[in-house]
Amino acid sequence: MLPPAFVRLIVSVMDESGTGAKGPLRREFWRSPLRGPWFTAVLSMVLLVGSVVLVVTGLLSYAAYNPWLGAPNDLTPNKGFLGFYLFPWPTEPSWLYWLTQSLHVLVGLIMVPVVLAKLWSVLPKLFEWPPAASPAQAVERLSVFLLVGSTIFELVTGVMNIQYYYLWGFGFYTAHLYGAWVFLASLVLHTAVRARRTVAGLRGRRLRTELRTSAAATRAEPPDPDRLVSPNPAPATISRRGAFALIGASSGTILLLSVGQVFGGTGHALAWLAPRGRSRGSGPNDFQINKTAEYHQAVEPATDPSWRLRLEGGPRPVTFSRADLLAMPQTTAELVIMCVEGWSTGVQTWTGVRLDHLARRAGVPRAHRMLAQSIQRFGGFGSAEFAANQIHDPQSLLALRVNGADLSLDHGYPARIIVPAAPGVHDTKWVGTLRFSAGGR
Ligand SMILES: Nc1nc2c(c(=O)[nH]1)N[C@H]1C(S)=C(S)[C@@H](COP(=O)(O)O)O[C@H]1N2
Ligand SMILES: [Mo]
Repeated sequence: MLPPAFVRLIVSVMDESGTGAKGPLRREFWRSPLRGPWFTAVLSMVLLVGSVVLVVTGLLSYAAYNPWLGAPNDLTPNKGFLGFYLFPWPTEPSWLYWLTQSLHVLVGLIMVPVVLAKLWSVLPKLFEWPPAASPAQAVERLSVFLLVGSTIFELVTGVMNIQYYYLWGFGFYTAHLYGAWVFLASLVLHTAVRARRTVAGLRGRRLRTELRTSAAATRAEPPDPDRLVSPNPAPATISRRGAFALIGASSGTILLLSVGQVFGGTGHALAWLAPRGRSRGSGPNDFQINKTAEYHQAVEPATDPSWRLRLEGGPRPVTFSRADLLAMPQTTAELVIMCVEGWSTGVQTWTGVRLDHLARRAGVPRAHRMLAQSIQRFGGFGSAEFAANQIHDPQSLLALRVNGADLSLDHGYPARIIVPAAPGVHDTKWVGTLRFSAGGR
């Protein structure tokens, strides 16, 4: 139970009329003239479009990890049938993951003000008593509860992940993936149940007209079957146009202060809401770093002159020094690293040995799989598994140089993986071993 003083505080904040109409359980308490089926329906449509983008790009991001390849890529091993749609993630176009994940993170962020506005628009329903008058209504309200709950859960876990706060005792990937399926299921149910009323709501008014109506001329919508419209509306203090402008300006501000992180270069400096962009290299290596070599305790093994690249899976393991690798045919590719967290290095010019060439040197020319392993001594994400299309893509490299200079330690010296369209987490830095295998699935 909430302490009475706290309840009184909430009630006074929510008392929109300022007249002290008693208690939010009474409909008369809710007096904003903006609330009504049209206003809610417009927000619903924006959220529906945003949700479709988020679900599609989210499920694509999950697919981009190629979790079907096994342990290092599969961060949700108990997913069961939820992986039914997985497919070998393509390597073309090379900016594919950049696009899907930029959309995912940016659309997720700009939906926050819209979600808050939508919740405000239906807030009186939260206080309706009894909560359900019929079993059908009980099911409907349960679906709303799941939808609101999973929406908040997905937004909060997503934002916390972007912001580097891993404060929970469960894995982000698992939580965000399962939450997404609860969200999708309740969204489908909610959309099916509410579609007719929403369409009717949209027909109730014309957007054109509303965008021309001032606060002084703003009147409540006619009474509606869902009883969203206040029975005793107060005079408007803001027009619907003003409310949309407020929501749009909030989303626009969030976008403006975040969008820079998906571009390299000076873009990061403008991404005030993004935590990245603070750790960078210098000269040709001056672009966003995720975690440094020092953090991963990779400095010592990576600078050890006895470092060798070890290729396994062939008739016998073979090793190459960095000089050996530099003497092999070098390929240059313009590729972007896109992190699942929504920041990017921007396109950089990577030079190194094709993975396809290394497969041949390993003695597994038709390799189906490749496991890359880092020599880092601390932290996660030190290995990744790749599928045939990734190994043999002409732009898939074991990079030795970037933008004409040797890789910096923080960017993975002496050698790192760079695979077009793969999520950044698979671009393993400080590579020690590549294990190829033929056959398999
Ligand atoms: N060995 C190793 N490689 C790694 C990581 C890591 O933690 N360890 N992080 C990955 C992640 S999550 C990203 S987004 C990219 C970032 O590359 P950068 O730091 O060169 O920009 O490196 C990847 N390579
Ligand atoms: Mo990442």
